[in-house]
Amino acid sequence: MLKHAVLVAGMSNFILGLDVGTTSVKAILLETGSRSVAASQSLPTASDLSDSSGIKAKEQDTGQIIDTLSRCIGLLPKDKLQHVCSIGVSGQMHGVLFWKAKSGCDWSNGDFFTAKDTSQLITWQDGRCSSDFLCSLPKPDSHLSVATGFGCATIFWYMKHRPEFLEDFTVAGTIQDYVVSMLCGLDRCAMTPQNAASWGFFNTSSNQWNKNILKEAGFPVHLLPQCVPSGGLAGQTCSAWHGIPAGTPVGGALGDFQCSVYSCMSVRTDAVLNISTSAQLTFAMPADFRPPDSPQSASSISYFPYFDSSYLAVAASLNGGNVLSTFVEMLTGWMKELGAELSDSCLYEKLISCALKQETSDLIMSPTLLGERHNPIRLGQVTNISASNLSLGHVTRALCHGVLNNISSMMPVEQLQRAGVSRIVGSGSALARNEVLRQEVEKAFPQQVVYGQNVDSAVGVAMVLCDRL
Ligand SMILES: *[C@@H]1O[C@H](CO)[C@@H](O)[C@H](O)[C@H]1NC(C)=O
Ligand SMILES: *[C@@H]1O[C@H](CO)[C@@H](O)[C@H](O)[C@H]1NC(C)=O
Ligand SMILES: *[C@@H]1O[C@H](CO)[C@@H](O)[C@H](O)[C@H]1NC(C)=O
Ligand SMILES: *[C@@H]1O[C@H](CO)[C@@H](O)[C@H](O)[C@H]1NC(C)=O
Ligand SMILES: CC(=O)N[C@H]1CO[C@H](CO)[C@@H](O)[C@@H]1O
Repeated sequence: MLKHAVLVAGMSNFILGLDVGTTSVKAILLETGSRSVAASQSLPTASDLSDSSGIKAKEQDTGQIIDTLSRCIGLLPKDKLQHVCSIGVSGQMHGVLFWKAKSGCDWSNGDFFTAKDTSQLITWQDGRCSSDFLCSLPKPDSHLSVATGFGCATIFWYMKHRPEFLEDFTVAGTIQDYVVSMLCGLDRCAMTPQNAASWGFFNTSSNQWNKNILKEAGFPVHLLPQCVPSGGLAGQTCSAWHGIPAGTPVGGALGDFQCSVYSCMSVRTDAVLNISTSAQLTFAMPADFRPPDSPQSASSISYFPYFDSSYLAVAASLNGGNVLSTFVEMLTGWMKELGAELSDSCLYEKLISCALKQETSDLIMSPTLLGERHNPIRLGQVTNISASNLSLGHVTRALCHGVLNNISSMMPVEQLQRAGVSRIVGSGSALARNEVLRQEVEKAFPQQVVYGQNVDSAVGVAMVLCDRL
């Protein structure tokens, strides 16, 4: 008897966290008692389809994504999968796919689900909706504007250009919603406000689609998913899957951005600064904050729905690590032209060590190489050039300073202070590998800066279920 009790007490439970990203899928097991990651696997999906249509389409092969996800889960330890007590799914926002709903466990086929009766995934990177087309759409009742690659814009596009395509399908959702529908054998799509807001034409105050506005414009409103709360359940697994018992609760799919923030924002007074290819700075707004009534096109900050009717304030810059990679590529290009060769990684190391010796520079770099979201032709600038400030150390230091200057201009220090932010959690590949950039972060923000937190949507979505169920 005693032995049995000890055995039960010592038995671990796990939450399976899945993330369906733009280039890869990830599956992790979170141990519920310690809230720590017990196993983790990731695989590239290699699911991009080439665009032969000439409409700037960006599509991914749904079947390939689902197969990769199955293979990825198959790599996790079997003994632990048997003790999974709930499943959370996050994934790339904005995108849409269509499928034909049937009731029952249509999709299951042993451990592997097979995507059936679905369209390809039209991703957030899709460029088929021109700005003229977007201007022709009705004005949404939402604080978020609509861009190309957003689910509702894509559906409008099909309605106008290929209405017969839509006739084959009864349900629409994001790829992460599709995974949840498969797992639970749903004959509909249950979507959380996090993903719904990313489609456009969704009011995050009432948590309802702009049904009347859409209907008036002839939008196929029967394709709109039903809404479930962010952090709530969408259903239960309809059959055993990779050793996970049938009847295991499955959370409504969440946005990858919100989940990656959740994984590293341990207290509400943390702001998260992520510098990888691009850069984002985020913090949680006070619980009683309500967003403006309409899109604020002049503002550099947007508000994304988080949990329990709260919002994240987000400043997103297109300019991050890509600026430094471009600089390195430029130099290797120059050196090649001059007949000298040095690898990118070797050059990167050397630049950092030069810039570490040059603690400040009067050279001013405004590194908006990719232009700005609202002004694509406002490109980068170098100013205040003097003959003695032209060493590689100066230029690299000024470039890193410029990247930080850019992001802190979008979300000024005073605003962070007013919001009660007391700590900056730094993450992302560019910060991890570049000490000069980290020094510039510490100069730009008076708050304490910490690094090395586990920023990961698959971990975040599992933590959400661990904390809320
Ligand atoms: C959304 O719905 C709420 C409640 O019905 C309403 O007060 C608000 O004006 C609507 N629009 C926006 C953008 O929140
Ligand atoms: C950090 O950037 C990566 C890559 O751009 C992105 O997938 C992730 O959602 C971001 N996380 C946060 C917390 O901003
Ligand atoms: C920073 O970049 C953003 C676009 O990514 C732009 O809107 C903003 O004006 C830039 N600010 C500075 C000071 O460079
Ligand atoms: C430009 O450089 C000069 C000389 O190094 C310096 O005194 C001045 O403060 C710089 N200007 C700005 C705007 O930083
Ligand atoms: C930081 C730094 O080294 N600034 C130098 C830039 O060039 C001016 C003018 O030549 C010098 O006076 C600064 O010391």
